[in-house]
Amino acid sequence: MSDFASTVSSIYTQALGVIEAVEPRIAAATRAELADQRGSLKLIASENYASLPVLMTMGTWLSDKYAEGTVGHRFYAGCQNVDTVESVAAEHARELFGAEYAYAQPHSGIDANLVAYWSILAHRVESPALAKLGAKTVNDLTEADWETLRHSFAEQRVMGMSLDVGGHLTHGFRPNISGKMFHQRSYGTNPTTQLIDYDKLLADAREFKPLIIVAGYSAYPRRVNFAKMREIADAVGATLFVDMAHFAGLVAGKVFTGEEDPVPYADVVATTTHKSLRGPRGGLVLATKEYAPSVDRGCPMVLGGPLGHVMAAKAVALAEARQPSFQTYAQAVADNAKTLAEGLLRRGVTLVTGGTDNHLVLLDVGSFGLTGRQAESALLDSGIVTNRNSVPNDPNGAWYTTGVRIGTPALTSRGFGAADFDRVAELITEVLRATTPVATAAGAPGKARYSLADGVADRTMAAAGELLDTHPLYPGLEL
Ligand code: DSN
Repeated sequence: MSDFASTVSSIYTQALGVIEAVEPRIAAATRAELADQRGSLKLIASENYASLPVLMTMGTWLSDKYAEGTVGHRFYAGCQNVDTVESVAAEHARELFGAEYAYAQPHSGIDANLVAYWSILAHRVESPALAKLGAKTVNDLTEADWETLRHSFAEQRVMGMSLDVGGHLTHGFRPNISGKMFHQRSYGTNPTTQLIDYDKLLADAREFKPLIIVAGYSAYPRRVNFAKMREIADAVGATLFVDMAHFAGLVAGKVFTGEEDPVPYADVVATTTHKSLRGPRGGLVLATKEYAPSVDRGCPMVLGGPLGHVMAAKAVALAEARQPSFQTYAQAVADNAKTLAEGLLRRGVTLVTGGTDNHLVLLDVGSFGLTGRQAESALLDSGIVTNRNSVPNDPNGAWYTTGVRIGTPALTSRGFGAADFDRVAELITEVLRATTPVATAAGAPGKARYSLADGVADRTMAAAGELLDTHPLYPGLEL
């Protein structure tokens, strides 16, 4: 065992011992989670394995400091170390993505998107209204002017990708606050190619006249042309907001360059830091100089105290992503996704858009006679962790669905290569072929009723175990 692995093993063993003395169930769940993550094929497209330095950075007393405000301008005394942490995270983010401004405070993806939306509203709606009324801040407004301004926030429009073709809830959908804040119209994909139809998007945008166009997705297996998105936004006077949460790692790793890199084209870009970017669970916002002052108001506009320990871990992860090895990793994520898609297609599986050119693949399991929920459950029984997902015009709705979304970021972090992913495609296909739906009694609560042929789950788990043993997670870490 290397010195590093032995030191880390000792640190975690002792730390879990200390936790165990206070609340044994938490120590047990933490150990069990490591075993689960080590022992299954993690194909959830939005998950990854953060490095041990990133994980360790989160477990410190930086968690204990309140630091509402911005770097050098806090509402609490004694924030000099959080200032350092936040500045270093922002510096790495600016350098890594070539952004004019970076804001490291958002606690999650939804927080990052809320900062993005409200900073755009502040810049496009609030600031001009204040200027017109000769007021410096909202506190200078009369009650009547404030009421008018409040109502004008609610009149704004947003256009984002439709949920059933891969958009995200935070892109203006009713169950999410973004749908309650804005009038929303979604754009879809071409029914034949299942690809974004930029001409139709432009025509719809001309008609709807949104304040904001959102580009980005959670389940669209293709690249986006951000130069075209910029042209469309400019044609209708919209702000271009890109949610790159899923593919930030591919941007950081220079797989998405030129017109596929959102940063040179968007006004505001938000991301999570824990998906393909492989950092701690959290969010990040990038912006042009024009939007920077309003993004900088994220706290107190929509955020509370920043999480110093998580911003520290973001800084460590972003420093890792600036290493040449991260570019190799990101390219492997995309290459592996192609191999996985080709392996599935060759075995007769239907894929939305017919393939992938990013990090994810969306299986349409309707041809197996299954719902997404049945397929997801059968795969889980066999040691393959995925998540069900809608396909375009999904006949089974958003709960049962007809799709299964899989992605390569996590297993690529473990070192899986082309041959491994082809074997993964084979295992997935075998499980799907061996699964049959079992009729659900009318009105039965949402159970995934299916039956898996005898021995398939055990055989698949054993085969998955062989692959996983070849590529250990946190090698040398023994608890
Ligand atoms: N939960 C994330 C995903 O799985 O894509 C997005 O919110």
